[in-house]
Amino acid sequence: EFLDLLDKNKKPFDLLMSYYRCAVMEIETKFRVLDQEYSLEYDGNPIESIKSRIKSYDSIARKVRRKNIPMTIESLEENIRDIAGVRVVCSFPEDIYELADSFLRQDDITLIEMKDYIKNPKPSGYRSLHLIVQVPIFLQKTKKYVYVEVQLRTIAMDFWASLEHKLRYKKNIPEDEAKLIAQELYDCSVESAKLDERMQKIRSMMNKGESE
Ligand code: 0O2
Repeated sequence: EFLDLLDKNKKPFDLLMSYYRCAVMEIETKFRVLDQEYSLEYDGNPIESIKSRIKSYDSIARKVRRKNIPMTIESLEENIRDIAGVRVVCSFPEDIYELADSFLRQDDITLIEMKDYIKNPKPSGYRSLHLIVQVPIFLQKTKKYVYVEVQLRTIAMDFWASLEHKLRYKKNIPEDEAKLIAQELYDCSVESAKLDERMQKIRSMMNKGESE
């Protein structure tokens, strides 16, 4: 079905994907600029890395099926809000909230939804701050507002999520073993949250010491 849609609409689909690529560039630049500015105030840059992705064709197709969304370009554009994804990885949880605040204060950014899985982790143990935003992109003749999902996490959260993500795609693990791994992952998530907090405390003690 989805292939049918693409056959008929290859051009509009490609065009839509190119808008997402532009939106990702805009958002990445905004975070790089903030990183530059913050690095003058603090010791070092708050952002460890930025990874962006455009959702793969297969993954979009799966989501369309799962959510029972009409097979049109317009409906993709309106209903799938994480086709463009920007992941910002920081060392410390505090920096995540500072960066998110500064980013959301920018007047061309519209916050659509914020999901704070750091304060309220998912049952799996997943932690990250998710922002669904709209950003304008300026084209030759028009201005278009595009949805982007920004995920902000610490290095520890990112490490955990990438390991847990692997488990999701492993289909041949016996059920009881998978349960054990899931439990172990959950425990690790709790431990890594504690580590994030402790590392942050160390940093504030060091910063305090410096300013005295
Ligand atoms: P991928 O491969 O990263 O693109 P939605 O289904 O998006 O309408 P939902 O499910 O509430 O609504 O969205 P959520 O959970 O806020 O965000 C989904 C994305 O967050 C996922 O994207 C993952 O990147 C990440 N994520 C959420 N929960 C987990 C988790 O338990 N473990 C890991 N490793 N990542 C998680 P996709 O599209 O699922 O996958």
